[in-house]
Amino acid sequence: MEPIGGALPRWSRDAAAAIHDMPFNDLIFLAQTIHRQNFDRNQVQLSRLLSIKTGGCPEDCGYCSQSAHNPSGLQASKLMEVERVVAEARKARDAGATRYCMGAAWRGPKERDMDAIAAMIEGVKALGMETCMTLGMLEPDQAQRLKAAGLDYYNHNIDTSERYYGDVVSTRTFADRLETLGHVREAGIKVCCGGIVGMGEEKADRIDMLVTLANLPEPPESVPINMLIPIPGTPLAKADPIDPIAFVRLVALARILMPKSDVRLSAGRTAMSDEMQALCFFAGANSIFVGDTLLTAQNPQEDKDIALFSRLGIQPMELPAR
Ligand code: SAM
Ligand code: DTB
Ligand code: SF4
Repeated sequence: MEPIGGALPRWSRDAAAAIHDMPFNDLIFLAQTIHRQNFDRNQVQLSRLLSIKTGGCPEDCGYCSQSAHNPSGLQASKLMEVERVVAEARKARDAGATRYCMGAAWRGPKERDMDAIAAMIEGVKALGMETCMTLGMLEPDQAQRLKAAGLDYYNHNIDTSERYYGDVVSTRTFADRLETLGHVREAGIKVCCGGIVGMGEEKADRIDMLVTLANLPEPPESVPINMLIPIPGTPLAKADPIDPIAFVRLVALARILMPKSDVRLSAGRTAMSDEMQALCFFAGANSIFVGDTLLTAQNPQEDKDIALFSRLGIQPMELPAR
């Protein structure tokens, strides 16, 4: 395996595969043990998403409702007003979210949008929330501009293995993704990077995706694991759903390979049973997206999540006093 960024790889593919394939009880026990050593075991962090610019994206990601290449029927919109973004963030904060994640359907931000983006970061931070942006590819100076505005996290997923990447997206490369992640790191912004499972990939692709993340010069602080939401009109609309046990195994592997990272049970929770989500928390997931919409797709209603947390004795994580 090639070392990334000149650093020695922390994990080999074989070692990761051996952990992934352990008997299920052993795997979950190991993941839960590592989880307890690093986190408050009954706390889950709550993030809230907002699509600040929806649809009409020039990229051709095979899973996405927002690509102009995919006839998903989604109505494209312009960049949202700063005041509206801050008002939505306030509602999310009042409902218990501690991190606000703003997403734009861009290949990358344009210079003309940067002032508004910076104002959104400043406005949301002033509410006492952590900020996250996902705007596509960044140049080094753009990453520095976001940092100067106070951005805490940048989300930029590798989505799958390097081998499978070209089967899912053709308008950019896996190397492009790693390059932007490097710019984000260099600017001193925390990295949120994960992927999607259930896109027709093989087990080895899922394991390789996590090995790539764990072997970054520094692992991402936040690792979203999305289960594909099949969107009509996209090339992946009819992908076979992933076996729930295989999904839980991947969550456990993420926890073991990246013991100190937040592992976020991300898109796809509406299609998961309460029991599957409980197993994911037991396997080390400690973050979710709350609110009834993600960017364009559905997420469980707030009362459903409150009821699940109550049944499991899970508390929402609070921000440390600043
Ligand atoms: N345009 C930016 C980019 O691609 O980096 C940011 C927004 S993009 C929608 C953010 C992430 O959402 C993707 O990288 C992908 O992991 C996830 N995502 C998008 N559509 C999805 C779907 N149908 N099911 C699950 N995850 C999805
Ligand atoms: C991530 O990994 N998942 C979020 C966030 N990062 C930006 C997005 C999920 C999107 C699900 C599909 C949709 O809402 O369109
Ligand atoms: Fe555009 Fe991001 Fe959707 Fe890809 S995932 S089509 S880059 S919005």
